[in-house]
Amino acid sequence: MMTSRFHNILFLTLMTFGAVQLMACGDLEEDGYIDETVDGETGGELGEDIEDKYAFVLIEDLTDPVAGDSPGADLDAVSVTIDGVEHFATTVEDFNLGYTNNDYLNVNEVLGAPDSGCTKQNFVSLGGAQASGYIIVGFANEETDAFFTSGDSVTVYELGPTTCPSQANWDDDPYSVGVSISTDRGSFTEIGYGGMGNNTLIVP
Ligand SMILES: [Ca+2]
Ligand SMILES: [Ca+2]
Repeated sequence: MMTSRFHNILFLTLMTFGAVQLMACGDLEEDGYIDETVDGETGGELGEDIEDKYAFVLIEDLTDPVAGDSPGADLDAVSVTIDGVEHFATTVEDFNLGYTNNDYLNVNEVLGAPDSGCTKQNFVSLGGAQASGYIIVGFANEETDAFFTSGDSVTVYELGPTTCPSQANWDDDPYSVGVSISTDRGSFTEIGYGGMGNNTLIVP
């Protein structure tokens, strides 16, 4: 009896695992190619699969409530790693900050490589979720358009213990990360969340 029941449970477990595997594969294939977001970049031959290309990253502040003089997510830098090469943001395309009690309002502090040295300088605070704090950054420069795609990654240098282990008293403030080929805020596809011990997200 025990043996038979064990086999039944094992069988069901294997079947469920197999179904989840199949669903996961289906999701990956579906998400890998979305032709309509490659605005103006299509033009491939009929039937050719155009892989998603992205150029911009949107970071939306999910911190609620906020406190102190650097409210919400504190961004020192943002990068995309393309084929193993890290590219730092070169442009701020759009933003909204929470301005109340916020002493860190210079959005250009998010550009380039991290330069805070994990001290309280050279970053912008988005101001929290209630203030709808967000920023959209781009990565193109004179040498490269820095398009990125599935399998590349986005890293947000949000000043907290994840980015700065030496600052145990700082907060890992939560935020969402979206990617798009357009700067239109409505066009972004959310790829995940940071601020919970992780600050690098793989583009699905
Ligand atoms: Ca900085
Ligand atoms: Ca923080």
